[in-house]
Amino acid sequence: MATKYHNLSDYNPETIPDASSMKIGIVVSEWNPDITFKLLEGARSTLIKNGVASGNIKISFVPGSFELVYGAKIMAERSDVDAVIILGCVIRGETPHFDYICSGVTQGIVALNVKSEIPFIFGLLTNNNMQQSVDRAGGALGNKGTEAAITAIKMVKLNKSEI
Ligand code: DLZ
Repeated sequence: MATKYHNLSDYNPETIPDASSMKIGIVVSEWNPDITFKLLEGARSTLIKNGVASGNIKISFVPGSFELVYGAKIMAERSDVDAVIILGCVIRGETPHFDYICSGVTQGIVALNVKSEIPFIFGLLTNNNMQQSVDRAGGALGNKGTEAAITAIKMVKLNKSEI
């Protein structure tokens, strides 16, 4: 369970599967770019650090988090990636809008995972305020993009394994 006392991005490099042959897509929301571009930086650098070739990382941008599901869908359909990482940041406002977007994106990602041959990784920050997002995008609580990258590598390995 994540608490404020943990850096969420700690991982043991020795437990990460070989990612040198993996192709990973990343779809990034441009809403709250000060946050989402840091998530992207965390995801991209972690993939490379763990063996993914920079040429095998495909990145595309969508205007806001609500568009992430469609962006991820076409990334999967039109490229040969082994997984798609979905990065966005939704911050609670005064209306129920936050709940609709978070719920829509979450359900959309679930649907993609159920229907598709490749995994879609949930890297959406759903925070009550900007500070919570800063803390999770390279701040005091690590970088959710890093976590998403590690999750993607592990899920690709699982998908390619015999079960
Ligand atoms: C409209 C909107 C609002 C109010 N807040 C956010 C947010 O905090 N984070 C985010 O990624 N996107 C937000 N959006 C934009 C919607 O996700 C979407 O892009 C628009 O409603 C157009 O479909």
